[in-house]
Amino acid sequence: MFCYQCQETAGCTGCTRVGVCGKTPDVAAMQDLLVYVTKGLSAVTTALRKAGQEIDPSVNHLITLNLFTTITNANFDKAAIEDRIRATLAEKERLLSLADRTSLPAAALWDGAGDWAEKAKTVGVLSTKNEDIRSLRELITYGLKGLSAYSKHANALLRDDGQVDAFLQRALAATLDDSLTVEDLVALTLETGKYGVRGMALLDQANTETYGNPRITRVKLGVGKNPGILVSGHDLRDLEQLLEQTQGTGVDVYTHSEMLPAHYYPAFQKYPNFVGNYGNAWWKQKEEFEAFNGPILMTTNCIVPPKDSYKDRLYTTGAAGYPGCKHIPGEIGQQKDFSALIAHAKKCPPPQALETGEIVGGFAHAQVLALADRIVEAVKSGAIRKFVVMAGCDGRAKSRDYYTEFAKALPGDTVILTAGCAKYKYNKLPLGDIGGIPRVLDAGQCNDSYSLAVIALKLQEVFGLADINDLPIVYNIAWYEQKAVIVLLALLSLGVKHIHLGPTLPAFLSPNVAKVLVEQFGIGGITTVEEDLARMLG
Ligand code: FS2
Ligand code: SF4
Repeated sequence: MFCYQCQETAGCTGCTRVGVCGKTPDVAAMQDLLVYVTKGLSAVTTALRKAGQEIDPSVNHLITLNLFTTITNANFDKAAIEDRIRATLAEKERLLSLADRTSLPAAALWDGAGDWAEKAKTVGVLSTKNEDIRSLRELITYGLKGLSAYSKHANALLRDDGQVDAFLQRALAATLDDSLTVEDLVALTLETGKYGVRGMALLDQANTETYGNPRITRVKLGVGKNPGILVSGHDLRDLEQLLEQTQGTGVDVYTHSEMLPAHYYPAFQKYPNFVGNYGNAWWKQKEEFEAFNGPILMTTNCIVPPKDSYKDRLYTTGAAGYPGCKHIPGEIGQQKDFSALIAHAKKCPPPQALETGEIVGGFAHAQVLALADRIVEAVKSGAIRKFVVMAGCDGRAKSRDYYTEFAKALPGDTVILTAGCAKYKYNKLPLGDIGGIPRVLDAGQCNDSYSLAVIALKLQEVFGLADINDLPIVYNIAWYEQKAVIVLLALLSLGVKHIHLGPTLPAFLSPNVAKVLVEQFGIGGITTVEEDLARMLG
């Protein structure tokens, strides 16, 4: 196997024996093959669109769910991945009968014959020999994986953007095209970022039209006396269905990790059994899921291979999967049946308390813009000197303590803007407020980084600045998996410069590609808290 798509890749170069995430070589091989056939299908749909044919949304959904399935920590279930390969090959055969095959790449024409494990060895990351082309192809593919995840969540709320899907498939197909130069692929990388903004806007619209605008909310960290179900991942539609189905059952619902921001939406606040947030970021789940005592629903990544002590309590749905754990089926638009989790919960003791108290969040764009006058005034008076965007992901590396120390060391006239599970590194610190404005403003999930961009664009307008980089905002972003890649590309496409990315730069950036990012966008890594504070706050 060879996989280097996430920040925790072995030795900062690539996982070759087994994934640090727990992905085994046979699963890695089927994920590589799934990406390959998905690119093949995308080449067919792109050719058909060029010939003026319409592509059914179900094909778009198949493609986005395939890519989502291969995101870090999402799906470890080889049989489920093989099923998706079969379904993709069948769809591709059907569409091929409508297409002109002469100009299609080999991936579009492969019919699935032969030994899949052998085939997978020939189509993985290393099958592209030129390291710069490989680097750009993978950078684009990982960005598209992130975009697929966000599209899928919007699709679950019955929102589609055909242009995002058409781009996604065109770009996937382009990663098979040997005629494209480094310059072509750099341009496609930036275009991927542009569609990343569009995809995140679609999801933001889907979420806010369905569940209302997030508002300032105090979220409880303690536990109640009833048995509970813990929901993790990012899919709000799954949470909504679970909340509906648990009404009157005596079973409470708690959020874990990236599901925390669900508490900020008015539509979820009406459920009396939606108790609070339990635990921390994804990587602490072994201890926290054990202590929770009840069933856990993983709606997306990030899954840590479960301990036997709670494996029978772990359920997956959507793109998530783990062998031996029950998967709750349900396609877009279908009702999911969570009765097995509810029955299971009733047999479990209530959760063991990990923490007490509350945290405050809900600072997505509408809420922040409602406070705009106060914020602008605070900036003008000097009460707020800088905003520091610390969005992104958390992870298990010790080096990520940097983010806690950085947050602690920031002077009292700075405000952290956050989104994603990165927040767990500092969202429980007593950082105080500035004239009533909390010093950590949590916009939501990683996709809600879109809110941070909207806020920046609004401030740029209010302050009458020609360049977004003239705002008193600096970026110190932590990444882990591929959704952070689309967030990064989206920020670059908006013209944001001098982003610091850590705790390490992606292993999939070749020296030349990294040089382009440094020269064109001033992207940098992190050093020490002291040095970075001096550099960023100047
Ligand atoms: Fe965190 Fe994992 Fe949000 Fe990532 S829970 S690293 O999926 O997308 O962020
Ligand atoms: Fe390794 Fe990350 Fe790939 Fe898992 S997703 S195999 S940890 S690079």
